Formats: sequence, C-alpha cells, structure tokens
Amino acid sequence: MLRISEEVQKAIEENKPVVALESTIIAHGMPYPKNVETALLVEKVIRKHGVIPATIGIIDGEPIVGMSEEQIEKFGQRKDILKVSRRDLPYVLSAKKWDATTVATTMIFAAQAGIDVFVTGGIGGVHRHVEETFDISADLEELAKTSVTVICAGIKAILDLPKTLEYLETKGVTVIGYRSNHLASFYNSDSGLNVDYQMDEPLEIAKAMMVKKEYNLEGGMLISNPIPDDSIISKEDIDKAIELALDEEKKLGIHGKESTPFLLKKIVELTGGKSLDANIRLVLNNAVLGSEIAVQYALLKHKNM
Ligand code: PSU
Ligand code: MN
Repeated sequence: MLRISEEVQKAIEENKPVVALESTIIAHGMPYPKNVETALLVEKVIRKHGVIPATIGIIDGEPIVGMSEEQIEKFGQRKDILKVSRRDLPYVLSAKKWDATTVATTMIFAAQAGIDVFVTGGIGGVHRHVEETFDISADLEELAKTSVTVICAGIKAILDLPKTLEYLETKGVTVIGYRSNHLASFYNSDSGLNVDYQMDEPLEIAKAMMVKKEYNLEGGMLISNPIPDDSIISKEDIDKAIELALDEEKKLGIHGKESTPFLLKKIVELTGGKSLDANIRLVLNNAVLGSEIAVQYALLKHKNM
C-alpha cells in the first residue's frame, strides 16, 4: 500500500534510526526555491547524524515514504499539489492525485511504515476564535491516536495556545518541553505557558517513548523544541504581523484548510522575510533533536531485542 524507498525500507528492517518529514511544509509552508533548499538541507542534517530521512508525500495516489530529491523538487515547484489531511485521503488516493501530507497524514503513513520519530516546524492546533469557526486541526486528533513522536518548535502564535494545550490534555497527548518547562511558540522560545514535563536529554525522551510502547499507550507525544536564541523574533514584531494577517484573513473570508498556508505566507510578507528565516532555522534545529532522539530510541530497541 505504501511505496517505501529502498534505503528507508532497509533501515526499518535493520532497526536503524529513521526520521519522517512532511511535505505540506514544502508545497504550502514556504516559497520556492527556499522550500526545496530547506527540505534537502534538513535531510542532509539528519544524515549527518547517522539517521535516514523519509520525506512523505503522495504521488499519483500512492503514498511515498522516502521521496527522492527529484520528487522533492517537483513538490516545491508544482502549483497543483493539494494539502491533504486525514479526511481527504479516500478521495485523493482513489483519484490518484499529487498531494502534500500534513502533520496528521504524515503521522499516519510514518506509523504504517514503522517510523517512530517525525520532525516538523509547527503543528496545527485550536484556532483563535474557535467559538465562531469551530476550526481545530485534525493534527490534534491524529496525535491522540497515532503512535509517532512529533518534534516541533511549539505551537505557533497564530493559534490559540492555551486552548490547544487543553485539547491535547483531553486527548491524552504528552507534551514535553526540551530543556524548557515552558511551551515554545515557534518564532519565540517561550509562550509563557507551562508544559507537562521538561526533559533535557534525547535519551530521556527515548525512554518515555519506549515505556509508552511497552504499555500499549496509543497516540503520539509532542516535543516542544525552542527556536535558538539568535533566531527569535521579538514578541512585539511577530504579534503585530499576526494581528494584521488575521485581520486580512477575516476580510477576505479565508477559512478551513486555506487558513494556515494563507497566514504563513502573509506573515513572511509582513516581516520582510524574517519569519521565513526563523522558520528555516527552527526546522533545522528540530532535525538535530529528532535525529538524536531517533538514535537513542533505536539503541533502546536493540537492547530490548
Ligand atoms: N504550521 C507551520 N507550518 C506548516 C504547517 C503548520 O508552521 O507548514 C502545516 C502542517 O502541515 C500542519 C498543517 O499539519 O499546516 C495544519 O493545517 P490545518 O491547520 O489546516 O490542519
Ligand atoms: Mn483547520
């Protein structure tokens, strides 16, 4: 059912560390050519840590686990690539479309392939004004049921952070702050909100993953990895951009699956590209941590065999 690349398949069979990567960030999260450059650089960083990257996307209705450089390039350039979450799968798989996988759908195929760790920038969450829109990302539901550890730079401030944390709690998703007891907020390292637990070493996180597996506790874990200090955008600057972007979204009547890509694009414009640089930096930072966790988890698996 999945087209897993030879390299990724071999690594999974040999219990070598593999890290999954999403394709919505390529097709809808960043402009060309920065999107492709970043995707390839992230893979390179992961490889440098002795880990195999597996970028996931759908081509002609076939889920690909471990996209080639050429395929990543096409995802970065083509304008007809759909953003696909769980509810879209029956349609796009049967209609044989080209689709970018979100956090939710990347988790689904990573889990099916046997990949335990997934690195991204930011996840979807509970949107601001949810009481009017009812907009809650399917990413949160997926975290509730699919057993993949997701490394992100916290929850982006375009969302309602306190409500997103509450929702994750209701759904039984463990949220861990890496070397911080506060939730990161993407462009900032500290949202002011507490996380459930702080862990300071990749091995600690790998141990938590192992215990979760041994006790058959289904669902994902979320690791909030703060953006490095030198790339933080001041709260003042980013809040201004977010307010303007949200205003414009409302005026244009944009909602549903278009919302997140629209806001990301608008914020890049409003910050003169600063938010894009920060986004690239934090994804690379997450790739390092995700690789370290994957290495430790693979070692624990070997010990248990
Ligand atoms: N946040 C980002 N960059 C992204 C996304 C979120 O900082 O590219 C993408 C991810 O693929 C995520 C999706 O899964 O947006 C969430 O969309 P929605 O809110 O429509 O579920
Ligand atoms: Mn939504």
